Amino acid sequence: MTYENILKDAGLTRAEFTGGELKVHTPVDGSEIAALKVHTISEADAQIAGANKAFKAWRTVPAPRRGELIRLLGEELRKEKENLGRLVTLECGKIYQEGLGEVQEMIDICDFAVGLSRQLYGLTIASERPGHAMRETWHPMGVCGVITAFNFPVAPWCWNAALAIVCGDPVIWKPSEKTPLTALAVQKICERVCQKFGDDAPRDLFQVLVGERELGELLTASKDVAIVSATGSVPMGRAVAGDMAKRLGRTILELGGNNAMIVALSADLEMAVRAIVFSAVGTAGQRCTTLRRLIVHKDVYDQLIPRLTKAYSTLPIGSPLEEDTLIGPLIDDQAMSAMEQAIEQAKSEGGTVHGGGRALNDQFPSAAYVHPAIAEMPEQSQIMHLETFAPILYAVKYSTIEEAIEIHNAVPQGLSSCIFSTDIRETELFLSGVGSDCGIANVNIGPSGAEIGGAFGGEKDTGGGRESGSDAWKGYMRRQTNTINYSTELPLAQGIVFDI
Ligand code: UN1
Repeated sequence: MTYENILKDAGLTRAEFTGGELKVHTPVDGSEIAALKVHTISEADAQIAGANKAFKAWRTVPAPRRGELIRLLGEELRKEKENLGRLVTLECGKIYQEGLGEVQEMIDICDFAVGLSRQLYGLTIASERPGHAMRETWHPMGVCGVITAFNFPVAPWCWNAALAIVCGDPVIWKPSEKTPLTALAVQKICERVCQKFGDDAPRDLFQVLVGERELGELLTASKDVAIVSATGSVPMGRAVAGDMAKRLGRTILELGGNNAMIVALSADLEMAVRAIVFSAVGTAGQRCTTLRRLIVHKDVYDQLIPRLTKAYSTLPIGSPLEEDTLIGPLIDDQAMSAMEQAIEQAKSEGGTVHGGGRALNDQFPSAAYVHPAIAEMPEQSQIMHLETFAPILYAVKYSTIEEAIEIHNAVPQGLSSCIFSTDIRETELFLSGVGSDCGIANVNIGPSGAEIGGAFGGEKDTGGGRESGSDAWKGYMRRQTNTINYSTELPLAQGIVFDI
């Protein structure tokens, strides 16, 4: 199948993906696959105005009816799963199985949001005054800007958009400039779905901004964008948070991770090895949930590391479009240089590195294929505090579970974490208030591949936001506290007497 056919099968026309100034390259072989027109600042302003107009109409549509739109979106995504999954693979380089998995996450969150559209529950609260009732109601919030990263080009948009839409908020999507094609393909699906839905879907409910950083900055600067949800690097998140704080706008931030696994003395090593390999090399180490640090009990370390290096040596590296490949390319040369630099630093900090280095150079001279690396470190050194978006797994030893948890928490990021242990005292300690400081903490599974039903996000430099399941929907609505006096008296709260 040619690249052009992949684009066309995903619903894009030649006129849409040629003739523009934003060049899109596939990481599969580095070739140019599209040249998109970018939006100007005034077009972006018009999008914001259009979205606000859409908000006025959409917030009056009953939430279960808003859910119907997302039900139709889920239905359409089911039909388009293979076509969109293949475009995800072509544009961001993750293997086809993972491309399909990403579209499945979109479908799953749509199902979740449809149910949610009938469950936007508030509380009833006991009033301290006689003849009074109190309750909490949730209302649509306003326009929601969604900024997404190249490594998960479509699913995080959908975690945000599916919830925002049932909550009554129009969505403006600023995808990574490295992966705008998948966004355009999804936008076309949304437009089709809105048409099917009927007249109560206003214009500009879903919009996409194609271009560079300044378009994202427009979203964070504008008072008319009530919420900005951003997925990406810590520096990007700090910039978004700074701009939004200046105008006291609401943010939902899901930033970098530096996820670890504690492998305890009692761990099932067979299971641990399988979990480690998937979460450390899956998506070529370019997930925010990728396993980057292994904290291994000193008495199992010498059994575990050789098994891992052996497993690593047989992993098929190749085009992500080929069925047997497990490791596709990094997104670009810059990512490759970052990996090389990190490995150099690990060595200079006393590490012994297995693997690493460029792969398939003859076959794909313009792409960034790499051998995944394991770096045995004498301690948790400086490089282990950084998130390098590449398949480098650092390993250190520990003696006591308390020490392991201390090492675990001593990095700036706090997204995902896990422990492999069959000792309930250790696993419960890890999940307790003095255990893992991450937003996600797992037992006997790896840190990546979270289900959509749970709240997704983490603490510290990860930004504190929560997306996807549980009660993350509250981030897209405004809470209102209501007190209703159905008596003939006017008592004041706190027992205050104020007679006139
Ligand atoms: C990301 O890398 O930004 O838990 C998201 C996971 C996926 C989402 C990753 N469900 O690995």
